[in-house]
Amino acid sequence: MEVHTGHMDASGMRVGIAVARFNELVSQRLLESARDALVRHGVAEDDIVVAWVPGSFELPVAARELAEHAGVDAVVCLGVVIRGETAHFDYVAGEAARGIAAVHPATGVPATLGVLTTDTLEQALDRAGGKHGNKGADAALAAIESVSLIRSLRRPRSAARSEAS
Ligand code: INI
Repeated sequence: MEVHTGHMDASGMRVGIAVARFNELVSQRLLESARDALVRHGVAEDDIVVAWVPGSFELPVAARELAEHAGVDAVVCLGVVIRGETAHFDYVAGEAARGIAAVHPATGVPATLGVLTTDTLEQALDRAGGKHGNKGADAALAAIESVSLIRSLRRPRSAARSEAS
């Protein structure tokens, strides 16, 4: 059986972060946590590229541009969509997720989903450093693991075999 898993050593990785300004009080906390997680796992400060967009609907635009033009290994997408504030909740959240999921098939660069979708601001704060952790860090860690897994899967079989022996 051949099993591949990603590991969490991110030294040498370059990572883009697309972050939405809407509900900035919360998205700023997601960003700080994502940045902190990347640095703690070995990403150099100079290898983090942050792109701010107006709202979560625009995250796929920035994610795709980062993937294609910023030389990054992965893109972390951060946003906060609160149902109480908009009748467009489903469109904004749905299109953000759909567009982010389309980044890897189009570019080969993985993009992770750190977009909170909650009913209230309080629930969003709970997931941005409150009692439910911080989804910014979670999305950053998923990006590191995805890059590592992709590298393992793309390594020629002969190289993987000689490394194991
Ligand atoms: N964008 C968000 O990121 N979160 C929201 O809760 C939100 N609401 O409530 O509308 C929101 N709207 C803006 C949207 O993402 C776009 O920026 C806008 O429609 C322009 O394209």
